[in-house]
Amino acid sequence: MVKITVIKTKPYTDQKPGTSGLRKRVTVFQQNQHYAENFIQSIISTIDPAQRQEGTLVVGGDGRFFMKDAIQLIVQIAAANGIGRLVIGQNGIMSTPAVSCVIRKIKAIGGIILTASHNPGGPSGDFGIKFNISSGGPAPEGITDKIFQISKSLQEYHICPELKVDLSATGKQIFEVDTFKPFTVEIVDSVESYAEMLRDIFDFAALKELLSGPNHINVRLDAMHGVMGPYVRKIVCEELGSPANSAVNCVPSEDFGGHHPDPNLTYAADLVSAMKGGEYDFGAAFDGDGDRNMVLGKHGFFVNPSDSVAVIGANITSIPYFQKTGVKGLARSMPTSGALDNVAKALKMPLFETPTGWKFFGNLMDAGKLSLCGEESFGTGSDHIREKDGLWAVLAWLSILATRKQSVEDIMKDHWQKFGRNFFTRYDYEEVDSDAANKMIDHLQTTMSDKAFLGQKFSSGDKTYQVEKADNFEYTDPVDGSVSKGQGLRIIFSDGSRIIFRLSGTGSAGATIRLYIDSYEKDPQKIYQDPQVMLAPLVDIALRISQLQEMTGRIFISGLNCMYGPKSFGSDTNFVFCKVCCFSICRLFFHMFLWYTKKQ
Ligand code: G16
Repeated sequence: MVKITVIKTKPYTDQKPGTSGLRKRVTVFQQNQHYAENFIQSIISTIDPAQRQEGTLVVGGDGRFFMKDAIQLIVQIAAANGIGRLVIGQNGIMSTPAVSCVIRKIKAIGGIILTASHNPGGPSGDFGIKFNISSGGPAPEGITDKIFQISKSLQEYHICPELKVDLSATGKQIFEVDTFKPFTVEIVDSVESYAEMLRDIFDFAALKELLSGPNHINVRLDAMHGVMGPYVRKIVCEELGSPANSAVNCVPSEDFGGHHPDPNLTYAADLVSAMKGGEYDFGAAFDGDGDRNMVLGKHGFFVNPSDSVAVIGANITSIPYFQKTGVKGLARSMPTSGALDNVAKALKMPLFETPTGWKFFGNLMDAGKLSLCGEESFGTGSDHIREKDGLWAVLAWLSILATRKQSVEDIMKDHWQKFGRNFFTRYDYEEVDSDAANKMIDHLQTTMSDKAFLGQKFSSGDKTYQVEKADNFEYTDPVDGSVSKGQGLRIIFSDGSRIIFRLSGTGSAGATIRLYIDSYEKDPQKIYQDPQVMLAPLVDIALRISQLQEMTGRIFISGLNCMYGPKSFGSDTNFVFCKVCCFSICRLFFHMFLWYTKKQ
């Protein structure tokens, strides 16, 4: 009989789940007494005790440092709180989309995912704990608020400290726990249920022909030492016949090989350079927990994530799943470019604009209003589960290649010719002092709420933009009427161009300010221009209006991640400046020069 112990604890005030769960440095979880235990107890306390004994929770993670310790704690705390059964991925490994898939398949009451997504791992990296509900999606704000409230007043937690499970072998382990019915822990193959789901969504015979038939294309998939290695090997290599060496970095590692498991042009630079040689027709990278993806064409042709979802939308009939279910609607997060809107308009489909965070898509899907959605942050997915899904996005693109028999670049260029092009970029100012970031946002909001701001004209170079709308994005969920305020400051100009500022909800230290720029171009003569050049005037205007540099002291120097271009400043290894950054620095030096000469 396993004993339950009640441990006295002190509440923490900083366990508010962010955009996607609680993300902190590993040291915060390790060094603060009962930190992880408190949060796990707070999650489980939100589950109605009446549901616990008959209920199952799915548990899995991206293999990062501290994951196995956290899983043992979840087992011990779940048992002591009367949860009937846990289903855990072998060795703790299970991608975020696979957890969502398994929750739905076995009708679990929810799941706990151990990941900090694309953030670096290892003892000095990040860790994260996220709660998903019975739909398979991230807990909505109502539940994350409840978790936070509980965590702020928690005085004790319940645990079975002697209970230990072997995560390495598949099968059932049953334990007799004081006062409760037997507690079952089932270790399952991490890949099988998810692979089975994909077989139902895509035409595997056509994909096999594309990847290993006589006229096959060559692909390179980079799992970035995250959770996706076993999935890519099993599904793309073993089942669809792509050669074993077409998948790289496939062994999950606790520190992701010392890299950021972040599929963008900066952190997946090895993939970009491998693609440049022209040996591969299609390339993709995944993040630590397998929900994000980056798609590249031959010679490293980059598909912007906002474009990626638009292309999938425009070619949705290439995917058998949608032939069966039909297409109910499309959605994107507010900062994501309007490329998907153009597709929705042309195809006469409803389009939803939600706040950042995959959880906002879930209600629309559950209500049968949404089939396909995507975000600028390299997330693409559909209503087959309630998480974004990296490998699903890759198979969606491969299905389009199989149908259209064109290159990635040609498909993208045809798309722009037909729908016009949204030039889009995002800049991240990481680890900014929180007070300075909040002051900057407050200052910008005050500027924007001045009546004179509407209609005001701003010029940079030969471009002039007139403000048509300025607000702090607010979302009313069309299904349950819940309102989410303060979701990002938007300045929308009369030509539809947008400047957006918001604070990230996924950083683990200080504040991260994100600046997004979106500008639409319909003129076929202009759609192939360099996005950095096209967007430079708007970046300049954004920095002027916000006074970001002056108010945060961040002059495009430390920690700035030019997400869609080469890493600008702030990288230890790569000091390539993008054109916008150079432009900005020149402007700064010019202003310093003016200031200096005035002072003299
Ligand atoms: C999470 C959310 C996404 C969001 C992203 C970035 O992704 O699921 O919906 O776009 O964070 O959020 P923020 O801009 O607040 O940092 P992931 O892959 O990190 O779990």
